[in-house]
Amino acid sequence: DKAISVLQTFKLVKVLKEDTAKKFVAVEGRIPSESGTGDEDGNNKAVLLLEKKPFAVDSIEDLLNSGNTKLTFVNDCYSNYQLSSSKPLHDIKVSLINPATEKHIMKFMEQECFIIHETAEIHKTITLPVIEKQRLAVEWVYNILDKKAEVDKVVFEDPDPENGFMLVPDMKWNGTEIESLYLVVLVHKRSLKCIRDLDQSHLPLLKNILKQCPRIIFEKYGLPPCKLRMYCHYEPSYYHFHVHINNIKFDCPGREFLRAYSLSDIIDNIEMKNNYYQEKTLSILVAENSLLYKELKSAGHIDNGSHPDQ
Ligand code: M7G
Repeated sequence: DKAISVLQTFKLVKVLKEDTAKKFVAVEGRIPSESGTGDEDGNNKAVLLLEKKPFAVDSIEDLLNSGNTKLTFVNDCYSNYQLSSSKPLHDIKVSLINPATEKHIMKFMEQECFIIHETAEIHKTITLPVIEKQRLAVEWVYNILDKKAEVDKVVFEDPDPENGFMLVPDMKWNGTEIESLYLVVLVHKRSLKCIRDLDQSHLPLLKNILKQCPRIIFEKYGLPPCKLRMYCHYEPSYYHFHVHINNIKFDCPGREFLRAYSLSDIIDNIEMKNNYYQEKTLSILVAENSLLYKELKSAGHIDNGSHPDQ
């Protein structure tokens, strides 16, 4: 069908990022444009993410019986085999972004990162204008909120326009393995972009998410609230306020202390101080090839250890 044939037209351009331990690779390529909006050759830029899925443990015996095995090493009780199975060893999850913008390509490119202590002043004068110019589109979020996409995937909706949200499986998750459970909460309120916007007027919304989601997840997936990590990213990739929820067992990307801000901490901080997130200096990671890095550097905010001329 159409979904498969589009993958078959993918032409590789370059590898953006590779992680052999996670069995993950992100590549850039070209795909013929259907709407005629491509480059001079009629191609769109595209990003393809490939990730080997976990082993299906219940079919290990089938797997061992299904193909040729070659003994490649033996010593005492230790041996290695090369197994060429007629059955797929494990399926591969493929995500395609087509057409992909330069911003998508940058997001998945291996880049050197720098840490910046983003003061309220830096946020206002440098970060915000850059975000305005170059944030990733949030069409996919509006499609979910407007029930134009992922309609059959929605786990829960609280339709209240101020304090309501939709709970959906994150696209990184296949929706079945509880070990790697990963959902995302998208708020209905469209004016909220990220944690910098939050104050006490948003406490009912935040508490609503903190209270309802773990209960819903427990009912549907059997994973108790004490096993859930709930956090926001700062900076996020997509500036429509959302909360990540995943199984604490799952070593997922982006849960690092620098980017992940726990939802309950956020609530607590705002309760103590209304303007906490407008005033607080937040540490952010900035990628070398980004416009934000360029602007911060020219304003003298990148500390690379060298001393100014005396
Ligand atoms: P983020 O903190 O803005 O950026 O999170 P990150 O991608 O750098 O973590 C956005 C979250 O939304 C990520 O966990 C994505 O995997 C997820 N996501 C992105 N898209 C484009 C979609 C989508 O179309 N559908 C769903 N369900 N999740 C998405």
